[in-house]
Amino acid sequence: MTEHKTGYVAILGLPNSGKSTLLNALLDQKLSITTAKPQTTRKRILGILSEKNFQIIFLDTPGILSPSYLLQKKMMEDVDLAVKDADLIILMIDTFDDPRGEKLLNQEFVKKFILNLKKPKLLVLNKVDQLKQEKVIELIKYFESQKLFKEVIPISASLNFNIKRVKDEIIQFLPEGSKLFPDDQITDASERYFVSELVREKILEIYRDEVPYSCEVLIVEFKERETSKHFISAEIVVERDSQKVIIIGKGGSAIKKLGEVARKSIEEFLQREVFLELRVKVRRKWRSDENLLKSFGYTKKD
Ligand SMILES: Nc1nc2c(ncn2[C@@H]2O[C@H](COP(=O)(O)OP(=O)(O)OP(=O)(O)O)[C@@H](O)[C@H]2O)c(=O)[nH]1
Ligand SMILES: [Mg+2]
Repeated sequence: MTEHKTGYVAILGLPNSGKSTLLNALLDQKLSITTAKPQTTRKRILGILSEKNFQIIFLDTPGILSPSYLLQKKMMEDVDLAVKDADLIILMIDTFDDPRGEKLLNQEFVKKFILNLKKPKLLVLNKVDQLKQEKVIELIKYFESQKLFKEVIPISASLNFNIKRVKDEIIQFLPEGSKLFPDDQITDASERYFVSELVREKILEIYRDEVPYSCEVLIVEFKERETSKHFISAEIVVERDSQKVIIIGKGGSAIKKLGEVARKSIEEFLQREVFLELRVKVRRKWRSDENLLKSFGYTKKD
């Protein structure tokens, strides 16, 4: 009889290193939103990969940073919880931005907490498509000589390079155990949540500077209809009136464009046509407001 393995795997790294891209590559499905801007992921995203002899429960996390407002503090609480839940840790380095991992490995939380954990740790060197092969070999040798990690794996999450090796290495270190989720379950969050995330992804792509960081997206209505398009109404919460003006744009042009691209991406995700309504609401300083953050789902139950 072959053994069955099950475990939680936290994917950790600095903002923009490619953690969510790796989660999607491992699941072979777009679950977590990814953009060229840092701080895209704000809550931990759970993604389940089930095969006959194993079940890997991935925890994609917000990029590690030193928080300067309450929302960022909540984001780091999610990182903390993921680390605590994890049986195995994947630390990801963006080899283009931080080839020797100095930024990541010298980050307080990483240096003092993560590196000292007894849990097995894999180091994933991401974005090697941007590097010459000799440089990649040099980096692997450099990190292997540090002996901090069970394995050092060069990958390109966006080009799907070496993703299978990541999976195979994870399985090696996974504890024995039976499945915790049904085989056909891919996540623990609702469709509504992923729809709100897709709107936020498009906000990050379209708007600049502080604007996308001041936005939260809430689904206020999600009507499933058998005979016509689903009706989805989303509220974009901003911190200031001036941001509301920017989101809407001249004569409503910006929000119209946002609605179009977000709708397309939601339709792709849900595999059906939808009608998407967007409204903008000002909630002053929501990013520093404990109660509002709580109502937006930023406080953990446990
Ligand atoms: N060239 C290259 N770009 C990549 C690779 N993997 C991810 N990216 C890009 O890096 C950017 C950030 O990717 P994300 O997956 O959103 O990064 P993240 O670590 O989840 O970021 P946060 O959620 O902000 O912490 C996106 O523009 C990706 O397309 C890679 O292997 N090569
Ligand atoms: Mg992310």
